[in-house]
Amino acid sequence: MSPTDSAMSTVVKKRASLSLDELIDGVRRFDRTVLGRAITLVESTAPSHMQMASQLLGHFSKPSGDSLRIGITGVPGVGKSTFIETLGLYLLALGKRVAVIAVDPSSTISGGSILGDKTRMERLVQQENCFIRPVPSKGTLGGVAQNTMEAMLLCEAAGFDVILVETVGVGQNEATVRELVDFFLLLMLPNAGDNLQGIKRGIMELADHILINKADGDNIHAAQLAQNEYVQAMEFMRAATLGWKPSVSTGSALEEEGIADVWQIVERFAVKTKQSQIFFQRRDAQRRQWLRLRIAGLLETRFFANANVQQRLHDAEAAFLKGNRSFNDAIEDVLSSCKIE
Ligand SMILES: Nc1nc2c(ncn2[C@@H]2O[C@H](COP(=O)(O)OP(=O)(O)O)[C@@H](O)[C@H]2O)c(=O)[nH]1
Ligand SMILES: [Mg+2]
Repeated sequence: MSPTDSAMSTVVKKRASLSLDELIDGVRRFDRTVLGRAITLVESTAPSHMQMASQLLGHFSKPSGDSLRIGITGVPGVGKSTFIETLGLYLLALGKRVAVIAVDPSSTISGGSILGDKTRMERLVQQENCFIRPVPSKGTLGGVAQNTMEAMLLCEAAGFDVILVETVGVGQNEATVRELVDFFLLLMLPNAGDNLQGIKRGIMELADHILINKADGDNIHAAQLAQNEYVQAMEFMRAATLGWKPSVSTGSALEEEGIADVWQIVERFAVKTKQSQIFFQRRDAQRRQWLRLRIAGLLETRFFANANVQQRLHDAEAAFLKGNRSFNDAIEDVLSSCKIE
C-alpha cells in the first residue's frame, strides 16, 4: 500500500466508522451529531456509500410521527433566516422540536453576495431541541429535491415536530421545494408597488400564505398598503392547495411581531387539509416522488460506475472528438451498453 493509499483508507475509515446500527440508534436517540453524519451519508454519491445509505433510509422509510413540513421562500434579504430564527424560538418555547433545512444558495449566487445563513440564526443554533442543516443547492434540481427530502425524513425519524425549509426565491428552487412540503410561506417586502411588478406571479401561486415582513418602524404603513394590494392580487390567482384560500398578513421577524399569527394559520391549515385528506394525498405524492428520485440517482451512479459503460464512454468520447462518430451515435453507443431501450 502506498502512503497515499493508506492516507485515503484512514479518511474513508474515519467517515465510515459508524455502523448502520450505530447510525440508526443515534438518529433514534435524537443524537444530533449522528443525525448530521446520517444526512452526510445519504447525500454521498460515492458508490461505496450508497448501499448503506439505502439501508439506512429503508429503515426509516415508513412515515413517522406527526411532523409538519414548512417551506419558506422570498427574495434574498427579505428576512427568511431572521423569520426562521424567530419562529423557531417561538416553537421551541411551545415545546416543539425544530429542524431547519436551508437550501444553501452560496453556489448558485455568484460573488457570494448572500451572507451565510448560519450567522443569522445564532440564537437558534444554541438550542438543544433544534437542528440546522444546509443542503447544497448545486447539482440537478432532482438532486437538491432528493437531498432535501432525505434530510427531512431523517429529521422526522429523529423526532423533530416541525421542519422548516428555507429556499431562496430565485430560479426553480421554490417550485421544487413546494412539492416537498405541506405548507408554503412566501415572505415579501413592504414596498408593494414596485414589488408586485417585479415578483413572478408563479411564485405567488405556490404560496399558502404571504407574510409581508419588516412591518416595523417607518415601514408599518407601507406594509398595510402592500397587504391590501396582495389581497387583491391573490383574488385572481389559483390556490396552491385545493380548498385553502391563501391570506396575507404583516409582521416583523426582527421585532417578533405577527409570528404567532402565522403559526395559527399553519395549524389551521394542517387541521383543514388533514380533514379533507389533501394533506395525506400530498404526502403520498411526495413519497412516490422520493422513490423515483432515488431510483434516478442510483441508476446514474450505477451506470457510470459500470466497467463496461466506462470503456464504452471512453471509446465514444474519443470517436466523437475525432469526428468518427456523430453526437447522437456517440450517445447511443454509450446508452446501448445497458439493456434499457
Ligand atoms: N427592519 C427589519 N429588518 C429585518 C427583518 N427581518 C430581517 N431583517 C433584516 O434584513 C436583513 C436580511 O435578513 P435575512 O434574514 O438574512 O434575509 P434572507 O436573505 O431572506 O434570509 C438582515 O439585515 C436582517 O436583520 C424585519 O422584520 N425588520
Ligand atoms: Mg437566509
